[in-house]
Amino acid sequence: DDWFAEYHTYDDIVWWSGDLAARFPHLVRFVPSIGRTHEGRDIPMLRITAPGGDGGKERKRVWLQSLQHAREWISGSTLQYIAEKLVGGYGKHSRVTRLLKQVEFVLVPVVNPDGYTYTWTTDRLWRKNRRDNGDGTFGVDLNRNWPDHWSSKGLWTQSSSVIYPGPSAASEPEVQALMQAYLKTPNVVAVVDIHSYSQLLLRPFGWGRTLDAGERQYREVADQLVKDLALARGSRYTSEHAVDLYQAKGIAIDWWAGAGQQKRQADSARAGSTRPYAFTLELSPKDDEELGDSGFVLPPSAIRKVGEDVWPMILHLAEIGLTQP
Ligand code: 0X9
Ligand code: ZN
Repeated sequence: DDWFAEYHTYDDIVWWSGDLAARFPHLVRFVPSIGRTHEGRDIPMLRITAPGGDGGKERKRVWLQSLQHAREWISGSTLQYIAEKLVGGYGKHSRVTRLLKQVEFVLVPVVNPDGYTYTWTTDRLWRKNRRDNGDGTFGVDLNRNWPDHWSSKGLWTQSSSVIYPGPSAASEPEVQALMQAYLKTPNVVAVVDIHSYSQLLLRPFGWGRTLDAGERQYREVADQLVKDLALARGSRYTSEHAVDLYQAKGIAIDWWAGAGQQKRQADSARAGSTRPYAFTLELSPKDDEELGDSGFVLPPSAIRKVGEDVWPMILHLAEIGLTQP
C-alpha cells in the first residue's frame, strides 16, 4: 500500500524510520532516541548517506526537521517524502547519487512527539509541546524556546498562549535534545525547519533586523530556490526575511544562524566552521486561500503534490550547501 496516501501517527513514523533503515541498510542509520519528551517519548533521528569515501568524517551535512509544531502534519509527511526520494534515487538518479556520496542528511521526523500524539488523540489543532505548566495550562511553543534572543516579555507570553516561550530559554527537553544532537553534528551546511502553512521560505532573523554579512547570501539562495520551484512546479512560494512577516523571538533558525553558530565556533577545535544556510519552510496551502485554521488540515491527497513541490528545492539547497567552504 501507498505510505503517502495517509498521514501517520507518532508510533507509525517511528516504525517507518526503523523500516527505512532495514530496507536500505547501506544508506540509512536509525537513531532511536536523541532525547526524551516530558511524557517520556523518544525523539528519533535518521542519518542518510552513501557508504565509502573518507568514511564520512569530513562529509557535509544537511539537517531537516519537521513537526516542531504538532498540528502541521504536512511537514512530517514531506520530510518522509524527501527521505524516500533520497534512498530511492540512490544509484538511479545521478544528482541524488552524487549528492549522497558527499552529503549526509540528518533528519528529525518528529521534533514534538507529545504534541503530535495529542493532535491525534484529543485536539487536531494543538501546536505546542505538552509541558504541564502547573497552573492548569499545558504546553510551550518549541519555536519560541530556542536560546537566541529568547524573551518572555511582551504580548502573548503568558502560559496559556499558543506562543508561550516557556519558563526559560531552552527549558524544553525537545529543544535541548535537538541542540545537543546538532552541536555533535559537524559540517552542517544547510538546515531547514519544516512547517506549514503559507508557502514561504523564511530566512533569519525572526527577532529583528540586523546588519548581518550573511543576509545577502541567505536572500540570494532563498530567492533562487523559490524561483526554481515556480519554474519546475508552477507553485508559488515567497522568499522573505522572517521578521518582515512578523517578529518572533527564540526560533530555531535564529539559533542555528546566531547563538548556535557562535557556540559551535567556540566549541570547535576545527577552525572556520561555516555558518549554515538556515530556513523556515512553510508548506501549502497559501494563506490567501482563506482557509483559516483549516489550513493546517490539508487533505492527505495533497501529500504527494507538496512533496513533489519541495523535493527539487531541498535537492538544490543541498547542492548549493556543498559549495560552502
Ligand atoms: O511562528 C512560527 O513559529 C513560524 N510560523 S508557524 O505558522 N508554522 O507557526 C514562523 C517562524 C519564523 N518566522 C517569523 N519569525 N515570522
Ligand atoms: Zn510551525
